[in-house]
Amino acid sequence: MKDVVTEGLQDFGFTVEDLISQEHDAALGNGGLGRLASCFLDSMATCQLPAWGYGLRYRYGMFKQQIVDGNQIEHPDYWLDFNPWEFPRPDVTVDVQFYGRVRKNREGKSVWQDGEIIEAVAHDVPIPGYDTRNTNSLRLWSSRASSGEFDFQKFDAGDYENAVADQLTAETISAVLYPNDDLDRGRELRLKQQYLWCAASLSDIIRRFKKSDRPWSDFTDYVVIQLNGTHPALAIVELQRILVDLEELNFNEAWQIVSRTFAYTTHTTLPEVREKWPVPMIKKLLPRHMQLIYEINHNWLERVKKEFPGDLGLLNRVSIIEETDPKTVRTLFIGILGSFKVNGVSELHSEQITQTTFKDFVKILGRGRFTNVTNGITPRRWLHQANPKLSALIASKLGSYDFLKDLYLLQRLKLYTNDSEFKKAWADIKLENKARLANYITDTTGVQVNINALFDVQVKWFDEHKRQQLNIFGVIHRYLKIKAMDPSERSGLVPRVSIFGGKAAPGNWIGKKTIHFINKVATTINKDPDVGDLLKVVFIEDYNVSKAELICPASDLSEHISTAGTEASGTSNMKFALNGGLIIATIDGSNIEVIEEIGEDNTFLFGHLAPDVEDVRRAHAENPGRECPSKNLLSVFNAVLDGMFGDPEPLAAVVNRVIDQDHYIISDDFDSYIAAQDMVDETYRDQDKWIEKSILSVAGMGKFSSDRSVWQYSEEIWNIESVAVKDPKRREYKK
Ligand code: GL2
Repeated sequence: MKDVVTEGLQDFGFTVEDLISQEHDAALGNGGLGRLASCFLDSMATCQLPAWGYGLRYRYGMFKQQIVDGNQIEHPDYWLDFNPWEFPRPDVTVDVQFYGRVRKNREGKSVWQDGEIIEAVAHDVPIPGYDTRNTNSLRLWSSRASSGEFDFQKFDAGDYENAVADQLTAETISAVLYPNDDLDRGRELRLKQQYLWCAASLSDIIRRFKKSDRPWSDFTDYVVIQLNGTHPALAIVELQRILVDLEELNFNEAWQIVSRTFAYTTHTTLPEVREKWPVPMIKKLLPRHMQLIYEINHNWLERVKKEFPGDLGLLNRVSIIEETDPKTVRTLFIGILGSFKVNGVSELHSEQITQTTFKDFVKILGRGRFTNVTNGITPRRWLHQANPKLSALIASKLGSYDFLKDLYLLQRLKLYTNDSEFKKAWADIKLENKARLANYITDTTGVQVNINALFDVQVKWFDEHKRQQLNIFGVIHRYLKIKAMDPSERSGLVPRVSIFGGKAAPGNWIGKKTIHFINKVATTINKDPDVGDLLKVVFIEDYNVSKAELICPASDLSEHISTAGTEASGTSNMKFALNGGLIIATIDGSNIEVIEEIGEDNTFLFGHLAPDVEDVRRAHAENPGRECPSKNLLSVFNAVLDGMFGDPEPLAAVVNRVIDQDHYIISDDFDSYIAAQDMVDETYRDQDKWIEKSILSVAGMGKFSSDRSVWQYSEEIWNIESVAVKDPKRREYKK
């Protein structure tokens, strides 16, 4: 409808961009995990797969980031003041119980009672597919007191404050998104959020199933629930509770259904089990669930004992309950045991987890339980919407926009790498997109950038393993190199704009220090007239999806430089490559598959391989006072500590982290990184070659459509087929 809307708005004297810029990002997640879910929703609707998404309707989503004197400041983001896309469904509510106690009734059945009831209210966000009538729903739950708006009796009696107290406490549950995907374990409010979400969603799913009047034995033919990470793992226990306590199935019969309903995706490489809940907390908040967890664990351990008699170590390692003080529940294990399939998100990741975190489970449950589905991105948003001109140019060559539904069609672009007119048009679009970003940079930061410089981008969440430090140390190395050169020798240099963006979780101390470090280095370099346009450093504040849509089409080069073996997948590599940006990358996560598809010659690779990283770390441990292995990096450190970028004291933490521990092997990868960056410069000098590689990057992106990912889930895990919504006009005609 965009053309119609554009025209209509023009009549009123507005541009469609003005209107679009009024819309807030939903920001209901905080990194690649949530964004992946959004791409999947788009793909499931487009591929006509009958699916629902379930989540929480946080009043405050991801925080807004402001940079003040180089430091990140967090502000709440009240995005719901303008959200025309949601449909409140006051008719769809679920009572969710917390606290209380469990007693046995006369028949010996467990009854959970005397708890506090919170009401979950549905809000539906329609997810229209592309070029289909199918529209799916994302159903988001918000919480409120089940007693209604507020307590009128208290209000009448003049007790104004307490009249709304219940309401406020209840609303707190869906008030704010924890700005971390895996660290806030142990917080009661987080557990409440997870349970409210799971209980409300399951109740909804079951209500829908029950309408069909089918027996429970048919449930798994009609329903599959994909758990997106460990956060919703409680849904497994909740379904068991519903089947045993409310539907009165026996325990084993219920467990048969439960463990054939769920499938589980893990999104992390971290070997330690991430989410753990203290037993006393679950006991207090969800007493019946705690009993069921013990029972599930008991049956599981009996099985392990029988199959591996005498292996106490194994029993300890695979127990859902960890014998710490206090005891904790390993939610990850509930996820594995309650699911019929468990998958990782890139080939390397899926392989790695079977050898580390899940090793014991592979031994007991068999390798067949574990599989891989490599992530993807939706080309509708990340190409067609973000880069309409490139999309149109591709369509003009391929004859239609069909590639937006079948991304493998992009392969045909390989035929045009020698078509000079096409290449010129391709380069012009990149330059236009760079000019658009350059304007934004000037408007928001005051820094003027040369659009003919190489735009080198790293935008992503600040997490130590993603190694923004490596990038900024590389920038300093470049700066020192330029400064050491006589101005007459500098004419052959490739000018660069190094662009950073991303948020750090408020509790991520080193992430925040790194943001500060980058901003301080930027200030010094940007005001150095001696360097001028040869190097600029920009930090784009408050990186989010809308900004990604502006940035991705404008990159010449983007950085995906995590320590090998630490990034489960990563998806921004796909977003940049699909927009004709080249990538500099380590052999990690989905980089490996992206490189396979684009070809090694068209990417810039460096760094240690995953199997070697442990050896490097061991060598560090054995040699604690070792010299920094890179002279280049030492010069960078000296420049920082000598005060080249202002007071070294607040910058020292980022440097010392590498000198003291270097868990992410920055010093060991630095020279190899610099060499790859030199290759980048050399290649960029030959613009014709560069454009060819840019076209080949796009041509190789077929595999990374999230349509491919959801088809793979459908065929290999969910066992579902596409169902097209009928055209109502045709039905009328038939009548
Ligand atoms: C992540 C992984 O870190 C990232 O590599 C992956 O691409 C996404 C989606 O699978 O999931 N896991 C996680 O907790 N966050 C991610 O981005 N936040």
